[in-house]
Amino acid sequence: MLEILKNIVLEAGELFKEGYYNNKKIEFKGAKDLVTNYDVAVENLLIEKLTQSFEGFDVIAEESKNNYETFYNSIIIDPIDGTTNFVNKVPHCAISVGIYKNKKPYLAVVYNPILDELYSAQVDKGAYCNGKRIKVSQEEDLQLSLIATGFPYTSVENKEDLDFVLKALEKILPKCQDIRRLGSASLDICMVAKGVFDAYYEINTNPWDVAAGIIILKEAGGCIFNSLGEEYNMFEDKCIVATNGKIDSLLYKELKDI
Ligand code: LIP
Repeated sequence: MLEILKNIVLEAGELFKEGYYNNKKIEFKGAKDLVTNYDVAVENLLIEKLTQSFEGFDVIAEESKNNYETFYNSIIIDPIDGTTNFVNKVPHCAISVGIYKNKKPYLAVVYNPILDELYSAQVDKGAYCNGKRIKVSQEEDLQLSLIATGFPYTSVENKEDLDFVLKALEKILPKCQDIRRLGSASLDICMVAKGVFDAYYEINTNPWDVAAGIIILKEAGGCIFNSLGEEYNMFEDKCIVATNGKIDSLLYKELKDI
């Protein structure tokens, strides 16, 4: 079934690439929250093909079916994660599909068609990038760690969220090697899985941003918690903390009191 998922995502990747390099219709869901005609077109293609191949699974998807209540046997789709990058031709954007069976992780693919990087995982069978096994880093020293984060769209109208972003940077930046904000949660989590980043954190991500990356990171030996160090719930928790499993407690220490 993972190969079927990969082939469907690769097919959708052709439409993704067409949109990336060509003119597109851009609308605003919020002050910073963009959506293009290609987000909708890629999502529709994925829904059509995936529901044909994964019978009995329903869909939770960013642009059309975002009702979390249905979560059980679920295909969780972000057709274009990193839409701002997609619109501005920054090649850090991806199709993200996480498939859950009885609410448990099952299959995952995160595909950056622009750089032709396909991350995949099946539970208990490891995580891969373009067919090569990937593993998290072994870095145990926060001061030597390269950390990724993101900035929520809500920073426009929600001062508490903006304050969190700024306070987290103020606390963590002096205590790590450096921080990167590249603009795609699914790819940022996959880069932790590949050992490029040692951790990633962000508030207000949506389930479709992280559903696939969570599966891939765990299969690469990483950990996913909330900012209190408890098990992360992608539907309920405000902050996601994805790490190599070595620096998680050091990171919560900085995040938990913000
Ligand atoms: C994006 C996330 C990113 C976050 C952006 C945005 P989208 O998802 O992947 O981590 O910082 O604000 O939420 O909206 O491009 O699918």
